Amino acid sequence: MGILEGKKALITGIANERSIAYGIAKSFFNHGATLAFSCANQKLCKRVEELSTELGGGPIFECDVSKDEDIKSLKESLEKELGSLDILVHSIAFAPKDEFKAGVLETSREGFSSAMDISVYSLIALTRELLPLMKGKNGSILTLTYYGAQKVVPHYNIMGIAKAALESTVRYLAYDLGKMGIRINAISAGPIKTLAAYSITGFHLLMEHTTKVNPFRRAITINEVGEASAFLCSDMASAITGETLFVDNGYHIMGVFEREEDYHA
Ligand code: 0WD
Repeated sequence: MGILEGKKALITGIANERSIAYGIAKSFFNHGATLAFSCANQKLCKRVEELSTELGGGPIFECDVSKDEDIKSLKESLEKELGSLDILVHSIAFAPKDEFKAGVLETSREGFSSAMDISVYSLIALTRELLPLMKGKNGSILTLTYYGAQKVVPHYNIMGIAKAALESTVRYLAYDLGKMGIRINAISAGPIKTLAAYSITGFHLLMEHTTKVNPFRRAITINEVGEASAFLCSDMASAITGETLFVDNGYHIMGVFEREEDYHA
C-alpha cells in the first residue's frame, strides 16, 4: 500500500513536464494519492490536461491565485468534485522579469507587491479558503522555497525576499493550523532548469556552480523533490510542521569550498 493511499491532493503550479509540481504529482500518484490540479490560465490548463492523463486524469481547475474570486470558485469546484481534501501543494512563484535584473535597491513598488502577492500571500489565501475541506483529515500543506531566502544569492533579488517571507509564513501558519491538526511545511529545492528558473539572470552559472560543489556533485531532479514531498505530506511525517526541508544534495551545509576553481562556475 502506498504512503498516500486514500489521500486527495490538489497540485498547483504545473506549467510543463519540467515543473517541480509535475515531479510532485508523479510521486504522489505512484504512492496512491488521488489528484486534482489547478493552473493559472486556459493555456496552462491545456498542457496540464495532456500531462494529467498518465496521473489518473483528475479534475483540472483554472485559478489565477492573484484573484480572490478564482480561489473561491476553486474551493467550490473542489468541494463538488472531491468532497474533501487531504493535501495542498503550493508550487507557485512570480516576479516581473525586470525585477530580477535590477538589484534589490531598484525594486519597484509594483514589482515588490506582485512578487509578494503571488509568491507568498497566495499560500495564505489558498490555505484559508481550502481549510473547510481539510478539517478532520490530518491535512498537510506544502510549498516550495529556495536557499536564496536565507543567504544572498546574486540575481535572486526580490524573490529571495519573497521566499524569506514565505518560510516565515509557513512557521506562523503551522502554529495556527496546529490547533486543527493540519501540518504545513516547505521544501527548499536545489536549482532545477524550469520555466521559472529561466527568469533569473545567470541561472545557468548558478546551476553549474551548485552542481559542482554539493556533496554529491550532481543536480537534483524533480523526482527527488517529489519523493521528499510524498514523505512530508504522508502520515509518516505526522510530527513535522513549520519546517523547511532542504532537498538540494546538501549544498546548504557547505561553509567553504575545497578548491579555488569551485568558486568559479
Ligand atoms: O530551481 C528551481 N526551479 C527552483 C524552484 C528551486 C527552488 C524552488 N523553486 C520554486 C519556485 O520558486 C516555485 O515556487 O518551486 C516552485 C515551482 O517552480 P518551478 O517548477 O521551478 O517553475 P514553473 O514550472 O515555471 O512553475 C511555476 C508556476 C508558473 O509557471 P509559469 O512558468 O507559467 O510562470 O507558478 C504558477 C505558474 O503555473 N503561477 C501561477 N499559478 C496561479 N496563479 C501564477 C498565478 N498568478 N503565477 C505563476
